[in-house]
Amino acid sequence: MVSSTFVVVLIGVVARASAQTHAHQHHRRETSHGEGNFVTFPPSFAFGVGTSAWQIEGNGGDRPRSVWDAFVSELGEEKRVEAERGIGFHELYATDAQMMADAGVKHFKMSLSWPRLMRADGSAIDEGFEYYQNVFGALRERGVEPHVTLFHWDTPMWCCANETIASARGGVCEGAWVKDEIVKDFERYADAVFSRLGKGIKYWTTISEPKTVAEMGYGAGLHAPGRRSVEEQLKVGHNMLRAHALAVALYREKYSQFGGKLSINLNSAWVEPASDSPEDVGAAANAMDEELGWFADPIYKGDYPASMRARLGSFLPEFTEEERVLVKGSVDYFALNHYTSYFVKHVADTRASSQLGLSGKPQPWEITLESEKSKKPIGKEAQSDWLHIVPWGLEKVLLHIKDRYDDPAIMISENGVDIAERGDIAETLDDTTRVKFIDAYLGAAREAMRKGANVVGYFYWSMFDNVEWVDGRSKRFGLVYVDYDGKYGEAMKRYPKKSLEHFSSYMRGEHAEEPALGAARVRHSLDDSFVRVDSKRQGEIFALQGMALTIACVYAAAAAFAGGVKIVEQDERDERSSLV
Ligand code: GBH
Repeated sequence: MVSSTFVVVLIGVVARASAQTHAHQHHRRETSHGEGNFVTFPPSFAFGVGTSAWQIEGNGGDRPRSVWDAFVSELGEEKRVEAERGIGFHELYATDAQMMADAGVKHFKMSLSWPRLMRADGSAIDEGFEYYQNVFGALRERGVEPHVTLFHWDTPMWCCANETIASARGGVCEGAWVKDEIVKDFERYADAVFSRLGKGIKYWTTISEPKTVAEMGYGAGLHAPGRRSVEEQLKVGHNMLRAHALAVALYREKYSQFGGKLSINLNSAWVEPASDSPEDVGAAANAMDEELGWFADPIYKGDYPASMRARLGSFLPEFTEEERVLVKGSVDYFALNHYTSYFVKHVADTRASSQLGLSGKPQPWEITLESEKSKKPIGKEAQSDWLHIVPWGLEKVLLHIKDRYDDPAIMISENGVDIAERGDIAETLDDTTRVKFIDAYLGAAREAMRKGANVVGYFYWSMFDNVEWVDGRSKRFGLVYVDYDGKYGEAMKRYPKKSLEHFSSYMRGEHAEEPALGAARVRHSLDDSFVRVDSKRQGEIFALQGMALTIACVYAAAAAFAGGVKIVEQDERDERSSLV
């Protein structure tokens, strides 16, 4: 017997689906003209925007220093001041939250400043915690869900062995992520954050881009803390994995009642073989092992890729058995930061290779930006020379993750493009390239989904122009322009770019597809997206739903005939209001 509640619910679904069709036609009419070429997504797909603490907050509230403050101070007074001011988010968070809410933001990726929150002796800084309570409050009361990252590069200076600025070669901080102690310090920090701020936060990431910190901060010395050591680079990567794993284990043990999902942000370009030759294909696979496998393999498989072990030998640290168990499975979803792609070609004689590998020795492949076949560049260069616009690379990296890491739920946690400031404000705000970039990359994500990748959401980087690390204010990734010096009026004033309006229509759910009535599980919200339904079960549910639907229709017709029962008692909200 089918209960009558069930029937009413089903009728509600039918009614809502048809209401949605109307809403759709309406939106299509509204948005079909103009620059955009919108991509449609399942209703549960989450759209959001990202930022990080050091890049936006500034040091308001007398924030203690991080390695990034020390590092950019070394680069000169201008950089020091840029960092000190950020985009003034520490003061302006409430109006920024309002601006986001007005733009339809429902998911906001932000990071916490570790130096604001913890002292060297392990005690918590109350003002820091109050500040983030206020930020979360301002967001939540406007319907914006914070997705919180514990660490986005701003290591407290107190983690360093030396408090003084070391030589250029030694960078600004010795120790820190190289030392085992930091793993415990990080766990203590995570504990304080989970206990004081954990209630109500649904999505966490522990560390943003361990690879960038290890390579750029400790290998190449181009990011804070400016170390140049191949041993340190691999050790830092190792310690970040251990710190991440401990924080996740702690949450699962002590804070699981808060029901949050945790991950780590892994950045990966797509590495395409420069030709079809088996050598180039092999070289690209090895390069991809380092690009993503370095961090994703320990997490999903329990150890570094075999190709890295073979090449790096004793440079690559070993996990103890206990660590292996802790690291493996230490995420609830895959958080991918993706911006660009490049080609890789095999180099037969490594002595001829101009590029150094992770071991500091010339490596058996070379990165190129031109295909061997077509001699064409991989994609148009953005403002940053490392960023080439290659939408198909996103599709490939998503399918690679699906295949290699057992089909996880994937959140695209960062993707974006920078465009230089132009002549006047009107020109700068007219960022058609970004509009096209967003549609193209979303199109690629959608294509990967059609091919089976379980992509659950997409965060554009960044909501605002912000302090782009060593590049300071010069590189602009924002959907919103920040007038740092008040060229056009007030200093720090925000001006929406064309891309904000464009991306808003995704965030507002205007390009959500109608859920298929036969689908085993209509995913209404991001939370639903993490539930797996196997295909056999899907078939059974499909059959059941079809049957129930027939019964429901007969019941409805009879009821209507019998004198007008109000059919839609169910929650009449537009389905999409709970989706994004
Ligand atoms: C993101 O990383 C960061 O998470 C974010 O904070 C930042 O604002 C955003 O990029 C834009 O840059 O100097 O030529 O050697 C993306 C991954 C890895 C891309 C390091 C740039 C350095 C290139 N990044 N990479 S280069």
